[in-house]
Order: sequence, then C-alpha cells, then structure tokens
Amino acid sequence: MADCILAASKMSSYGLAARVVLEEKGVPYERIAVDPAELDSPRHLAEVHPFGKVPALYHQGFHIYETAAIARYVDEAFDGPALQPDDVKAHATMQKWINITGQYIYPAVIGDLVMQRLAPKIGAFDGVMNEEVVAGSVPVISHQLDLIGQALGDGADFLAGDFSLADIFVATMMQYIALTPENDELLGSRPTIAEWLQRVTSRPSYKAAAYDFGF
Ligand SMILES: N[C@@H](CCC(=O)N[C@@H](CS)C(=O)NCC(=O)O)C(=O)O
Repeated sequence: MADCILAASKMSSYGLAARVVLEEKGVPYERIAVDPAELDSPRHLAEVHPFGKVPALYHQGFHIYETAAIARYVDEAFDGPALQPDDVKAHATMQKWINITGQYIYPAVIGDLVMQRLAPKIGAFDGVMNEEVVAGSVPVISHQLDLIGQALGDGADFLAGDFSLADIFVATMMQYIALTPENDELLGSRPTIAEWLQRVTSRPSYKAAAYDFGF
C-alpha cells in the first residue's frame, strides 16, 4: 500500500493539480474516488474535507486538505525536483498565481464557463446551462489570459522563473477551456499562452495524471 492516498472526484480540477504535483515528485500514491454526491455527507465532512470539497491527502497518519497546502507539503516532504523557487521574488510571484487561481481563475473558468457548458453532460445545475453566465465569463477569462500573456511576454517559458507550482495551478484550470466552444475565442487568438499551456500540459506528469472524461 502506498504511503500517500489522495481523495478526489474524477472531474476535480484541483484534484488534477494535486495529482500532477505527486507525479512531478515521483511519489507513489493511491486514489480514492469521491462521489460528488457524498461531498456534504457527515463522513466526508469529518474525514476528508470539513468544507465539503476535494481533494485531500493522507500521508502516514497526516491528513491535509486545501490544494495549495497539499502541493507545498508534497514538494517539501519528498525528494524530487523542487517545484517552488528559492528566489524570494520568484517565490512571491508563484504564490501570487496560486492565489489568483483560487480567487479569480477557478470561479470564472471552472465555475462559470466549464461547469455551465458541461452541465447537460455531468448533470450540474440540473443539467441546464445558463448562457448569460457563460457569456459573462468570457471577458473575465480574457482579462486573466491577458495577464498571463503579460507574464510570458518577455519570452519567459514559465510564470515564475523555472517551472513551478504556479504553472501547475494556472495551467490545470486553463486547460479545461479546451472542453468548451469558447476555446477558439479565448486561446485560439493567444498563441503565446496556447504554447505555454501545451508546454506545461505535455509534461509526463500531466499525461500520467490526466483523466479521460469520455467527452
Ligand atoms: N479551496 C479548495 C477548493 C477545492 C474545490 O473547490 N474543489 C472542487 C472540485 S475541483 C469541489 O470540491 N467542488 C465541490 C463543490 O463545491 O461542491 C482547494 O484549494 O482545495
């Protein structure tokens, strides 16, 4: 049995980010598939995530939830390539992108675009997509992509110096745009960002971590 266990649901973008971190570090782990219908069950709230979310990690009796905390823990507790820069400015920049992901990118990209567009397929929002919410998300995401474009503007390969948790967090959310018809408008017109996304998501860690959603 692996020392590490990751509890996440299949569609979880944060779960994917945690899996990519584990793969980058070469940490063997087992997966527990959480049924989204169980997220507010007393057992899930008590044993997995008290706010009814995923993912959560268990390592030798240590239980940690919140993806940024999981990612930092895995990076610091295990050997393997460092995923956080030593340089203080690069480190602060990485932290900035992780926070931007949680505060702004996830709600717009996953909450308002991807979940709405996939609603009929995954049964979210009673299977009904709200076109107004989708339309409202596009300028918000465009602004976020423009900021990423500025960060990569001087020919940088990654968001915070070398490849880091910043790239994992931001790319994980942004890659879900490809599941929507808005992909052409949002990423098709931004080759620098599309190339960065490809650079990050073509890493072996992503290939190992990715789920086949079947659509
Ligand atoms: N702040 C949490 C957010 C995790 C999160 O929102 N996870 C999503 C899946 S990607 C979830 O559990 N959604 C279920 C829900 O909100 O009901 C983290 O960083 O781990």
